This record gives sequence, C-alpha cells and structure tokens, in this order.
Amino acid sequence: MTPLGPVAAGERAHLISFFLWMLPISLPILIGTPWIAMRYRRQGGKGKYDPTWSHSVAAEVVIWGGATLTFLIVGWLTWGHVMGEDPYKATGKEPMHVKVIGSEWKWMFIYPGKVAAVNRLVLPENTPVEFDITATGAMQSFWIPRLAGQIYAMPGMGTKMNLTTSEDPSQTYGFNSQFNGAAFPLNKFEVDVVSQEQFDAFLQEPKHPFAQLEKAFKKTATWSGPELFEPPEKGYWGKVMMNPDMLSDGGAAILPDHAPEQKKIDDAIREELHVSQNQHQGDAQ
Ligand SMILES: [Cu+2]
Repeated sequence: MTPLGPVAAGERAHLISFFLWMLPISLPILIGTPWIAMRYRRQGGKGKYDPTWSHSVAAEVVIWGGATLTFLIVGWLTWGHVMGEDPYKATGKEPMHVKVIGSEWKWMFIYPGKVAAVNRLVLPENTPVEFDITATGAMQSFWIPRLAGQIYAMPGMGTKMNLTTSEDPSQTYGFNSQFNGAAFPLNKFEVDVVSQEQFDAFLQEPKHPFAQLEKAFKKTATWSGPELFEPPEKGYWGKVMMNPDMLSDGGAAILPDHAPEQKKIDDAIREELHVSQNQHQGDAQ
C-alpha cells in the first residue's frame, strides 16, 4: 500500500474510493443485521415480534434505491479507472521499452540493443516505461506491486504494461502472481530504480554472451546463474512470442527425480516453504 509510482498510486486511490463508496451498503448491513435480530427477537426484544411481516414500501425504496445509486457511482468510477489507467497507454512521452519473457520460473528482460538480464530489472528514475510481455511454457502473471500490474503473460501472445518509475531511486521487487507449479514461490525478481548515471553504468556492466543465456534458460527451472548478457538480435522477443517453444524445452526443465539440479530446486523450494526434510520424506512414503 506504499506506491512508488503514479500507476500504483492511482490503483491505491481507486481501491480506497471504492471501499468508501461501498460503506453506505456494507455498514447498514453489518450494523443493521444484528440490531434487527436483537430488537425484533421473539422474547425480550424492544420491537414487536411479528413473524408474518414481509413487506414495506419505504424499506424497498431505501434498499434498492441506495444499492442502485451506489452501483451507478461505483460503475462510473470503475469506467474512469479502467479507461484512465489502461496498461496499454503510455504514461509519458517516448517511454523506454523493455521486452519481458516469462518462463517457469524466471524472467528475462531485454533492453533492445543494450543488454539482456535475468531476474534483475534496473530502470532509471522518473521515467515512463513500456513493457512488452510474453511467456514460454506455463502462463505467468507479471506484477510489480509498488509500481504497477498485474498482467498475464501467455505463450504465443504479447501484451503490454506501462508505468512511470519512482521520482527518486528506490528498490522493490516483482513476481509472478499466477500459481503455476513447483517453483512458483521462487519466481521473483528484484527491481532497482536508479539515477540516470547509475543506469548508464548498469548498461556498461560486463556481460556474458547471449547464446549462453538462451541455452541455459531452456534447461533450468529456476535461475541462479549470472544476471547480465549481451542483447539478442533485433526482433528476438517477437520471434519468441510467435514461437515460444524456441525458448522452452516443453517442461523438460523439470528434471527427472534425483537429478542433482532438481534436488537443488527441491531444496530451495523446501527452504522457502519451511518444510522439513523429514516431513518431505514422510510424504513420499
Ligand atoms: Cu491470452
């Protein structure tokens, strides 16, 4: 609930306004239900116990009139919110472009012509950014709670999300919010909003060859390798979107039992979920 950028701030404002506008309905129900039950109870209540009572024009007008009015107002606000914060709409002039490829259970970020990164998103402060998002393998959902989101990423499809970064440098995280299998809880990435100078320095950091990333990305379920790579050739994201299988080995990233890589992933998941070794073995029996 502490937004770092204008999109998340707008989302919070709308959440609060919807909550307040729903109070005229929710409060009378929460207070009135026990009050009526107490007052008109069979014995000892202050009101007249009348089990055959069934209709009051005044009550109908208040109940339906109030509900209709509230829904009209909330509907109107929702319309404004949805149209005003369309994730496809750029949040400023000439947004910076970042291509995103989600794969179970890791994220690739491509800064076209500059750098490719895994699970590390570095953005300059106070800058509009447009993400082009796709996925290989299972469906994912891209969410940076304190900046914007969430938005689904599916193989064979492209989508967009726009946001403006925080005014000053900040650190936060993003993750996949779509439950999609074993290493789902590890599917997170760090988000660093930095000054323009720091961002330029980030682009100059030493990089590994992209071919190395492509090969490893297919094979590992979670990512523990280096973060920065040379950028792929122009149009690479579009190629992956049209042919997601080129960056996935169809679930084989989930290695057979007892493979050391799989064991590492299992251990990491177990540690993340705080499941003890004994409990795990007990489950298998
Ligand atoms: Cu779709």
